[in-house]
Amino acid sequence: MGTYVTVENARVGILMGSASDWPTMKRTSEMLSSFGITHESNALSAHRNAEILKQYIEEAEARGIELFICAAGGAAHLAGVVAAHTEKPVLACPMQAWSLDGLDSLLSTVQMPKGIPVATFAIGSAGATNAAIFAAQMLAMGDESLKTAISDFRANQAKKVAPLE
Ligand code: RP5
Repeated sequence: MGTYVTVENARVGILMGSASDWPTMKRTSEMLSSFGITHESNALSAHRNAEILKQYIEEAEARGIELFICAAGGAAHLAGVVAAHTEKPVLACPMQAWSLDGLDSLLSTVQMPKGIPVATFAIGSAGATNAAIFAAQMLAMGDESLKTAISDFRANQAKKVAPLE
């Protein structure tokens, strides 16, 4: 059946199709934490935990979750299923998974038919990190301190590009 954890005042819900996605999605969680964004992370599979997933999405929305970040590999339909159950933005991270270097996950996720969008990021850890930054940018639209945190992050990142010797 599966179960899930909730975090008080969470603004973002990270969902993954399997605990095996966590080593990658940990980067999303860490990046959100670095911006001070309260979030919760759960492994709930679209096909193995279908009922509890629906229940989680409804309950998370009622608690005030503002957007979902979904990770899945293979025939990666988690983000699309989540988007079917919520009008909150759904960001998607295709996992590298067990075959085709994640191209299967990318195409399964990005090729949503028109009408129910998911915003799809790059395969693997780059996408997992960028999904968190993008989520922060969305949440910053109504949050001045978060806007400042993103500007600081950008400035620090720029400093890390070493000049050629
Ligand atoms: C997907 O299948 C998961 O998102 C994961 O990326 C992949 C493999 O899952 P496990 O077999 O490791 O549980 O559902």
